[in-house]
Amino acid sequence: MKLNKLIIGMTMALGIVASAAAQTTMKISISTSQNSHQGVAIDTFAKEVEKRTGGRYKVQTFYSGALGGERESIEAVQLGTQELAFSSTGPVPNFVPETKILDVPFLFRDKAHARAVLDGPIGQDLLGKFDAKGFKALAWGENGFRHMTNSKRDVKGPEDLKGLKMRTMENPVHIAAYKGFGIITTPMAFPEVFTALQQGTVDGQENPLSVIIASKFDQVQKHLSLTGHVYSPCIWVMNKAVFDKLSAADKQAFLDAAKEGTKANRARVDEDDAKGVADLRAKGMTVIDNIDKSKFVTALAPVNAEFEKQFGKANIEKIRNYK
Ligand code: EAX
Repeated sequence: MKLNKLIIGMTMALGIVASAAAQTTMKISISTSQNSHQGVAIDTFAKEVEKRTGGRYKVQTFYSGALGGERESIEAVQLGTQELAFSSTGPVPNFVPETKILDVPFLFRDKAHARAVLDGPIGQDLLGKFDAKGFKALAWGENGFRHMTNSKRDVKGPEDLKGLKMRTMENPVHIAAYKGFGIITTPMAFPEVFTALQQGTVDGQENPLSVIIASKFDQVQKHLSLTGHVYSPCIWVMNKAVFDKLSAADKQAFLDAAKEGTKANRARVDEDDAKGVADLRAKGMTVIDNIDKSKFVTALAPVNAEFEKQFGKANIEKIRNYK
């Protein structure tokens, strides 16, 4: 009897040791809060990874730039000090220049167009460009169409942007385009933006409704214009060496978990877009929602000519005309 118990006890102890040893924990981070389109993405991903690997892999989730801004987190993934990140493509061209083309203003008609391009051959081909830079890009996700906010005035047309000092992402395409509008551009990492707006270091910023809401920018910005001037993708990046060490089945589990994360992420962006304006108006923002986008497009003509030279007119057209 005693011996039996001892054997059972020892077997259980060994079992615990074995399962503890087999569990690997990885880190993933985002720059927005947990209650956001990015939070729901990584929460879903973590749950799916655990489920699909029978609990052998656990993903620890970090929100609100707790591990640093997006550039820092992508750098950490490249170095391997952090296994995963879900980030906007803002700082990505500094690592994978081929992705720059996605940041061209007024490239995508709507979210359905952007999602189709990213999930189709053009987007999948771009994911492959990350391999040579030490990343495995698991899938595209979404930040959404970016809109302008500021503390100075209602922006109704491009002429109203002249002289506004705006925080931009650390993204060369955005910076060139916004300069084309006459904006005084101040590139800055996302975790610094709220304070910069609050202290008046900059007059404004631009981000999708999902980010504006999650980051409570309504507390420090009065004017919102639905410019939708550029689509902002997100991307799941993983350290390539870590990914390569996974078994074939586990690789598939991570890829599928990212797809599930993106589904939840896009659904939340849709939800935020549907109710965001009413929400922000209720919080006191003035929202200009009847923007004539063609005026903004015209104002950008010289910059666009530059982009066509840089990225190839045919490549831009291929994305624009993708059905
Ligand atoms: O990904 O830096 C930005 O403005 C991004 O849109 C934000 O970090 C969410």
